[in-house]
Amino acid sequence: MTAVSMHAPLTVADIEKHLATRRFGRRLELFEELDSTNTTARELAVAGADEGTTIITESQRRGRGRLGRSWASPAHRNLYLSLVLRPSCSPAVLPQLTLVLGLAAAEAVREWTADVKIKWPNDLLIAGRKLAGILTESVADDAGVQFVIPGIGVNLNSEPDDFPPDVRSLATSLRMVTGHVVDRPGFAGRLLNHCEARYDEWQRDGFHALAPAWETYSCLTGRAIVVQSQERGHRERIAGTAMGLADDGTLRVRAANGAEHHIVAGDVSVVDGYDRSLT
Ligand code: BT5
Repeated sequence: MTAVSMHAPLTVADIEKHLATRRFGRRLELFEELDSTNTTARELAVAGADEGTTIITESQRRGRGRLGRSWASPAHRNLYLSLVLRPSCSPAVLPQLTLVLGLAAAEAVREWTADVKIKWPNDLLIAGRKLAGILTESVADDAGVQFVIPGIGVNLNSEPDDFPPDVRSLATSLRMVTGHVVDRPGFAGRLLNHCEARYDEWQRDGFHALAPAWETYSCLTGRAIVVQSQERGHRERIAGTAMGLADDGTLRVRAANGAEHHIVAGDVSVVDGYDRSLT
């Protein structure tokens, strides 16, 4: 096996070698540093970039998560990627796209380690620590969805000291888990392959076709959880048992009084023993 250098810069040619896609990554723009790949992808989308246009950067000054949180983006270690997508769907089903790409990302990680889990809606975990996150931003108007920018951050070669202290105790990387340096162009190419395949399936067959595959990665089903739901601009706290996904990608939660809630968007915490138990 050839040794893979952790610090070798990404190149477009190295990533393209691994691509088996028709659209995703076929226009690929690579940067040394950006504020956020989502911001740059959005600018390209506004300027008319085709579906599948991909932005990757070596580091982010203002990598972001949901609800104004930040995404730690140390240089030359990991993958920070955003896509321009133009799905034909109603804005109401867009939360499904985070799940579709989460499944694709889990399938890519599976090529390196079998232990990966998905924590609804947008986290990939290994042994209860966060390996990757997805941030899906969109622009829609009366005419429907104009474009969607999903951003995917995956910790590939980071070591604990790369993360700020508050993230260090929560995060992991593929290298920390497997003990091997990950070939970043290979991971990027395979991630794009899985993303295009699952995205096309979603557009063709709908989310219900992917739900069983997604469920095999879920670490919440059957657990006591508390959800801070974020629907229609207001936050609501719901406690109950996670019952798995509905066919539309909403999370089914059964409350103590027997009522079943379907959560479209929100943050989940696990009641017994927190995320470290999610293996
Ligand atoms: C997310 O938000 O998990 C979405 C992260 C998306 C990042 C990608 S990178 C490429 C693209 N460009 C961007 O600017 N963003 C996307 P959320 O569920 O809100 O989780 C954020 C929380 O994860 C933070 O508050 C930290 O606790 C934790 N965190 C931050 N950086 C992390 C890291 N590198 N690894 C693991 N956990 C991290």
